[in-house]
Amino acid sequence: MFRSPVSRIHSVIVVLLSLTKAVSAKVVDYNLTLTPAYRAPDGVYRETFLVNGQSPGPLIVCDEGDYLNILVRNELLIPITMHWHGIRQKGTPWLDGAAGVTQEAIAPHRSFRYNFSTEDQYGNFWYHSHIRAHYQDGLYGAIYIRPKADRPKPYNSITNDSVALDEILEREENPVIVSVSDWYKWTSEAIMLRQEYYGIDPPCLQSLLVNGKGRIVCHSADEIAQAGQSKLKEFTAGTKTDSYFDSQGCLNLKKNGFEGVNLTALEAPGFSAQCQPTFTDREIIYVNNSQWMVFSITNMGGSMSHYFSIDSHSFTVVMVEGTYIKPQTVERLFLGIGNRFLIVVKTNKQSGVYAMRFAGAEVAQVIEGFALLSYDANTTAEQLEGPTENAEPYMDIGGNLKLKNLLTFNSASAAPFDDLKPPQGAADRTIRLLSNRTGVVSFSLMPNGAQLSESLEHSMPLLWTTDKFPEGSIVIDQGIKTGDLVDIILNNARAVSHPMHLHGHNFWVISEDLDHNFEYETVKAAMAENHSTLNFENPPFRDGYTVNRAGHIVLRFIADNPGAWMFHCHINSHVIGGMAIVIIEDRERALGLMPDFAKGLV
Ligand SMILES: *[C@@H]1O[C@H](CO)[C@@H](O)[C@H](O)[C@H]1NC(C)=O
Ligand SMILES: *[C@@H]1O[C@H](CO)[C@@H](O)[C@H](O)[C@H]1NC(C)=O
Ligand SMILES: *[C@@H]1O[C@H](CO)[C@@H](O)[C@H](O)[C@H]1NC(C)=O
Ligand SMILES: *[C@@H]1O[C@H](CO)[C@@H](O)[C@H](O)[C@H]1NC(C)=O
Ligand SMILES: *[C@@H]1O[C@H](CO)[C@@H](O)[C@H](O)[C@H]1NC(C)=O
Ligand SMILES: *[C@@H]1O[C@H](CO)[C@@H](O)[C@H](O)[C@H]1NC(C)=O
Ligand SMILES: *[C@@H]1O[C@H](CO)[C@@H](O)[C@H](O)[C@H]1NC(C)=O
Ligand SMILES: *[C@@H]1O[C@H](CO)[C@@H](O)[C@H](O)[C@H]1NC(C)=O
Ligand SMILES: [Cu+2]
Repeated sequence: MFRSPVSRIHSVIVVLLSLTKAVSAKVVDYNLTLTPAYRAPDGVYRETFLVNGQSPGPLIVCDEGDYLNILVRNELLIPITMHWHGIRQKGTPWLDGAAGVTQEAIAPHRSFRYNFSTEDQYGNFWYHSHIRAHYQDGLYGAIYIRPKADRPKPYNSITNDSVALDEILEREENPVIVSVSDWYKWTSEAIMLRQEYYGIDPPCLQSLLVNGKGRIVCHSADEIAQAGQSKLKEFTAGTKTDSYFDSQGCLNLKKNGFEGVNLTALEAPGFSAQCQPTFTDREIIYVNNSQWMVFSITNMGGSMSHYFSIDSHSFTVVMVEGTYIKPQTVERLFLGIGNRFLIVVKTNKQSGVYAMRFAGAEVAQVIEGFALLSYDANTTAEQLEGPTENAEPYMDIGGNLKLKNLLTFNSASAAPFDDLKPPQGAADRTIRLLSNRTGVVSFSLMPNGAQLSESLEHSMPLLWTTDKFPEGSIVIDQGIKTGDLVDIILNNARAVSHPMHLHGHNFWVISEDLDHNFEYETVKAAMAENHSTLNFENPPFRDGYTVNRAGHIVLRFIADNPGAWMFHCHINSHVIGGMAIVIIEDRERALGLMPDFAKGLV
């Protein structure tokens, strides 16, 4: 059905049909006002950005199929956009919020209306600004789209008790939002300056915020060394140099080129000023014994992938990035930046306070942050210094599991619950990419080293133009037509992993290897040799996925959404360092969809 060429008339009919359907859908309004503020979410004051006076911004919630009508008012002193992470923007490619790609940035004291459909999308998403690295200064929040009641749901594999099922379905309507973000004592622009000037990447995180709250915790050198053992081994194996952790848990990366620079004064990783603890409130989530709880877990950070666990509690992952999966009951979850999970937890303790932990999964730093899960309704933040004695942490501050029999969520085997499979066979288009660190703070996705330029975000949006982009540039202009089957082959050249994100589409991960590149020109060539990493049977269906250091991923999607879609690493310093491409999809049809105002013509 998807593969047959679709005529222009057909597409007009499709648009009309979707408009008729929309009549029954609600329009849900939000105003998001962005302002600067001087705040200390982790106890250290700095310049931050807020959404409606708070960070994270307000939860945006609607029912599947509704229209979201969101007016973004920019009261910052910088140009800004808002991206709706995971929302495909089908039929509204100009509302994707990627500055210089789908729209011009919103000037200070101006507004922009994002009004788009959520048809065929459900679950947890998030919004964040999409220019420079400003979202890590506070411009982010959660979106929850309540799934339609008639969607097949995976809860029978957890329980067949009808009371329990009703409770889970009720909780699913309003899951508890738990989002982690990386927090620095500097603004993102200050970090990018340090990065460009001194060639430091990454700098040290100060704290991990959960739902915008957290504190700076200083661990003993022993505890850091113990939890950081495997990170240190990994790093020194790659560099063959000795290294160590500083008091903030940052690995001394021992890079060259620092002659004459006082690394201590610079607070370079491995040379930080002495860690100074703070005692600000953590997020507290209250529960009662014998409940079924549903949590939305999202990594909204700008720097690090994290591990997640809950002291003394297993949990069942039921949804990944807007798709119900075949459930897995585990004790630990890996969250690349942007990754989103819905989990179900049976709260089976009488009393006590337990930590919902996030620990940095990257080599560069041993750092942990947590929210508290409290069974004791009368505890207050001031009374709570941390988990109670009966809480059993399942992982240490380095994210290492404490017991051998504990399980980690397996992304590669998390196939959609409804067995949604990719089309088989050869692709119509293949995009071959290479993620490479081309300098200390310079990154690329193109085999020829081409980079996203800083000026692109301030240029006329690529979506508006009829220019043909040259081969080898970061704009992939292969003449993709609606109905084409597209493969992205991404090989990773160097020893850092990248949490990749595709706009406008979900993809199947049809091949993945942690340690080996994909040595074929096309998937077809790999199929001819029955290559063992190919998976057409039960591949995960995602919009974000991590390519491991020295590994590969092959992502397959159906071109059913004309537009200009970014594909990029979600680590801010890597994107700013150049690690992004833009895929032009059915340009003619995309331009035909766009109202004049979206093309800048009024
Ligand atoms: C958004 O702001 C406008 C005023 O500009 C107001 O009329 C409208 O009611 C607000 N909408 C919501 C959902 O707050
Ligand atoms: C969406 O907003 C634009 C710009 O404000 C407006 O022209 C358009 O009619 C709106 N569309 C819908 C479906 O509300
Ligand atoms: C619920 O019932 C189905 C169908 O009989 C079965 O496959 C499933 O294992 C049951 N779930 C549990 C948790 O026992
Ligand atoms: C480097 O900076 C630190 C912190 O400002 C200072 O204590 C130290 O004396 C400086 N070292 C040199 C060699 O200047
Ligand atoms: C726990 O029980 C109390 C008292 O009945 C109730 O107010 C509260 O909402 C319950 N908490 C949850 C998460 O259901
Ligand atoms: C919590 O405090 C209220 C009011 O002080 C008291 O009535 C209630 O019994 C307390 N609940 C628990 C579980 O201690
Ligand atoms: C990665 O970039 C470096 C620096 O530009 C270059 O020397 C190296 O050849 C590149 N790696 C690959 C596999 O192309
Ligand atoms: C691949 O598998 C097919 C079916 O099992 C078999 O017929 C074919 O010979 C295999 N090709 C190679 C190169 O191993
Ligand atoms: Cu990256």
